[in-house]
Parts: sequence; structure tokens; C-alpha cells
Amino acid sequence: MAFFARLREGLKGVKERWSGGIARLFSGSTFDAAFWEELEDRLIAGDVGLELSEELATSLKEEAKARGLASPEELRDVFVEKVASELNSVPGMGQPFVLAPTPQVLLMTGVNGSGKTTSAGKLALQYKRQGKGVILAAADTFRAAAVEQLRIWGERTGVRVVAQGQGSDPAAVAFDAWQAARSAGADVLIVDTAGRLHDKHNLMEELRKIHRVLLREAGEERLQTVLVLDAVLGQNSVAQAETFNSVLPVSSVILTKYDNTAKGGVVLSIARKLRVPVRYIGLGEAPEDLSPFDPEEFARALMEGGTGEER
Ligand SMILES: Nc1nc2c(ncn2[C@@H]2O[C@H](COP(=O)(O)OP(=O)(O)O)[C@@H](O)[C@H]2O)c(=O)[nH]1
Ligand SMILES: [Mg+2]
Repeated sequence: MAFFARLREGLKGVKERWSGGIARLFSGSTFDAAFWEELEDRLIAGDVGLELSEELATSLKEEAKARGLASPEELRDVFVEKVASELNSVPGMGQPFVLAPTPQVLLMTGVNGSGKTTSAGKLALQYKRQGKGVILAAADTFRAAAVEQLRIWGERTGVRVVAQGQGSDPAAVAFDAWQAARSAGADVLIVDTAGRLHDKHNLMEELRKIHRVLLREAGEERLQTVLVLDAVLGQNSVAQAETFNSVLPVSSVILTKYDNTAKGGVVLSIARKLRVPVRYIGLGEAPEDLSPFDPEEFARALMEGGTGEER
């Protein structure tokens, strides 16, 4: 399925609840007094973040005046433009990982349940299909089930999984996997990690250690720290991102469960707060449900609206 079609399908929840409301708002024929206030409210409710919501509403208002626009309908394209350009102001936004020099190491980080393992598996499948050499590393050694989950993805995608089993040192697994990727001449090594929230201090120490080992072995130009965030958590995801970023500088974001959220604006919030590119969005649990994130198409999809029962 083409990106736009998949996005449209995946964003159903977003469109029906949040952007449905926004699209409806823009279908009005006059700028009544409530319009601007409501626009800002809807942006905030959609997880765009307070500051950016205010800013967007203000700049749209100015733009409407400057261009002499008569109705919200005429403002649609300007809205799409502004959303896309806000996103595109972050270098690398929507672009796939650059896999050079090889092997590139994608260190997958994020809290439990955010979708690290699933996204690692989905990426492995895409790279495999592109004919790239891929290796997965099971550096979530905290639970036996975690290693097993990655092994299943390995079987499903025909990708080799380097693992040592439960309780082993995750940094040692990462080291082994790096060696394997090197000697196999792989293009990409995807390292899955643990994300237990209740043990934040140890988790962060463990991540730092894995990162240190990979940095020493692979070097800065081969190592990317990927933060996997659950879009459903909205502003909490943004807070998580800030926490992770303070421990290990995040180089890219994958935003999962976009198919499940009613609030699409979180991507704008992340772009604004972290200035880190969102490269992929997760649109479901199936292996194919990971799409490169296209800011223009995303902005346009929002304007298509849903059933939009409100207003
Ligand atoms: N609907 C939906 N579910 C997802 C997506 N990504 C992951 N999941 C589900 O979220 C749950 C947690 O994912 P997992 O990869 O195990 O998270 P991890 O703890 O970060 O490794 C699993 O049930 C996944 O199938 C997505 O994009 N959409
Ligand atoms: Mg996992």
C-alpha cells in the first residue's frame, strides 16, 4: 500500500476524533469570533503543545489578515503549509536512516511497551526486502520473553539474531552483535534494549554502558540512538523524550501506535521540543505497519478530516 493510503488508514482514529474536528473547523464559511479560540483549543487538545498551538493560531490569524482571506476554507492550505514547514524545520525529518558508513548501528531505546522490539523487527524486514545485510541484537536480557520475541521476529524476517539469553550483560550482547555485523559485512545492526520504568536509574546506567561499548567499537559516525515513543501517551511521550535525551542524546525518533491515538499533534510537539527528526511512524502491529514519516502528506491527511461529529 502506498504511504498515503496506509497513512489514511492508520490515522483513522486521529482523523475521526482530533483532526476531524480541525478539518470541520476549516470548512466554515466565515471567521466568526469563536474560530481562532477554538482552533487553538483543538490544537492543544490534539497534543500539539501549549506554546506551539498559540504560535500556530497567531501566525495563521496574521496570515489570514495579510492575505485578505475571507473564510476558514481559504485558510486550509496555509494551515497545511505551516504544519509541514514546522516539521521540515528539523533536519532529517521524515527521512529514512542513512546507512553509511556501514555497518550502521541503530540503538533502539525507550520505555517498556513503547514498541522497540516491534519496530526493530519491522525495520529488519524492510532492510531485508531492500537486499541489505541486517543483524538483530537481543540486548533486552531482562526478561526471557524479550529475547524470544526478537527471535520470532528473526524467524519471520529471515534475519540473524545475536542473543545470549536472559540475565546476560546487555553490553556484552551488543559487543558480540557488533563483531558479528562487522565480520558479516552487514549494512545495519539493530540493537533492541530493555525499557523497564520502575528501575529508571539502572535502566539508564545499562543504556549508557551499551552506548559506551558501541561507541567505542563502531565510532560516532556509525552509531544512531533511536528513541521509540508511544504516540498514544501524548505529552507524556514528550516528557519521556526529554528524560532520555538528557541521558543519551537522541538522534532519531520512531513514533509508534499512530493508528491507536486520537491525538495526532504529538509529532509537532516532539519536533518543537527535541529538534530531532521523526523518521518513521508505526501504524499497526503487522510487520508492514511502519511507514517513513512524510510531513507534507501527514499535514494533508489531517485536513481530509474524518466524520467530525463536533461543531
Ligand atoms: N497498534 C499498534 N501496536 C503497536 C505498534 N508498535 C508496537 N505495537 C504493540 O505494542 C506492544 C508493545 O510492543 P513491543 O515492541 O513489545 O514494545 P517494547 O517493550 O518497547 O519492546 C505490542 O503488543 C506491539 O504489538 C504500532 O505501531 N501500532
Ligand atoms: Mg521489547
